[in-house]
Amino acid sequence: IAMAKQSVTLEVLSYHASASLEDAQRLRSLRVPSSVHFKLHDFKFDDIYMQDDDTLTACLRMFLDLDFVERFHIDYDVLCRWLLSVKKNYRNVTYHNWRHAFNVAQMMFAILTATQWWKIFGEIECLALIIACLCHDLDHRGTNNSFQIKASSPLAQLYSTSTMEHHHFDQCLMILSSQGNQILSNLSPEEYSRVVKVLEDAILSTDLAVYFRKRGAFLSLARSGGYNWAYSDHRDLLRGMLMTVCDLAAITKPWEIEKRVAELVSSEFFEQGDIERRTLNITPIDIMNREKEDQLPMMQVGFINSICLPIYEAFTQLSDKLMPLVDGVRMNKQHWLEIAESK
Ligand code: 5BB
Ligand code: ZN
Repeated sequence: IAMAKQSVTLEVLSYHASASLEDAQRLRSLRVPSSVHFKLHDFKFDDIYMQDDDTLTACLRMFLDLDFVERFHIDYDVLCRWLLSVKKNYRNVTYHNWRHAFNVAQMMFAILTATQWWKIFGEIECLALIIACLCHDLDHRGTNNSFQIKASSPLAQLYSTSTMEHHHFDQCLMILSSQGNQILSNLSPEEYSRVVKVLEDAILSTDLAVYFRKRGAFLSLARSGGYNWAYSDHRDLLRGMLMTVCDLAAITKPWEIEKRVAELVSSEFFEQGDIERRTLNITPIDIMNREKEDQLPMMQVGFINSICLPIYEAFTQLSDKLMPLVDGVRMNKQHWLEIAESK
């Protein structure tokens, strides 16, 4: 068993590609427009008309505005190369690609600044949160945890729970430790360990199973007003929930955006369903079954009621600046309900 585990570990942990120096140099030479230009503070942010270069300079803008480059003495060339490497280690899957990661990071930036929570978390935790958003789905294959288990994939042999999320974190650490990509190299050993710990918690929190495990405690704290950001366990809980809030934020966006993203989510689910039929010889669950496509609006209503509304509502208890997010979710619920009822 030990030897089998070792070969699986080698297979899974060996691959990773760094961006080239040339590409980093090119990115370095690009002008970095302001956050106002990019609308980075906007909860209704939409990346559809952005070129890939714009997504990269927008990331540089977030690092600059949050003062990470100055505070942590991040070498600008290294930051450029790291960003390109992160982007390169996303696959061309339908939904869980670089654009998704970029949007999650933008939402984190918008929330941290609108609520002023960046002051509560401090520079170290904020740095870890933004890195976590950009890296939280690295090397996603368009298939979920239960698929890895059913297919006995090497990843599932390595990690039996939160399979993909452990892999995303591994990939994140591998890029952070690659030659020329070490944006954390000028942190003290204590700061480095702390960033990596917060990063790990944040990425593992994007497993919906983890969200379900932790949300009871969080919802009662938020509803009772009994939270206290001076307590590190309350802050830990908040960071985990914040990752989910950013990860699912498409559900808060104006209808045109939500409709488009739901289409992508649904396509990726169907593609997994097709693979399950073909290679595992099983009938996929409804959300992954093309023949059940007409149930999508009702599934979105279920998703909103059971997963989204409770958490976005709880967040408005913590800061009324986040009201627009709940408003967005409620609007989308109405849209999905109308479509469901017209069928
Ligand atoms: C979510 C939990 N899952 C294990 C079972 C299905 N549910 S669900 O019923 O709440 C559901 C969610 C059903 C269908 C869905 O989309 C159909 C297009 C969704 C859904 N999920 N809808 C969305 O708009 C979004 Br955004 C999401 C999140 C998608 C990523 C989920 C990542 C979890 C990977 C394990
Ligand atoms: Zn994600």
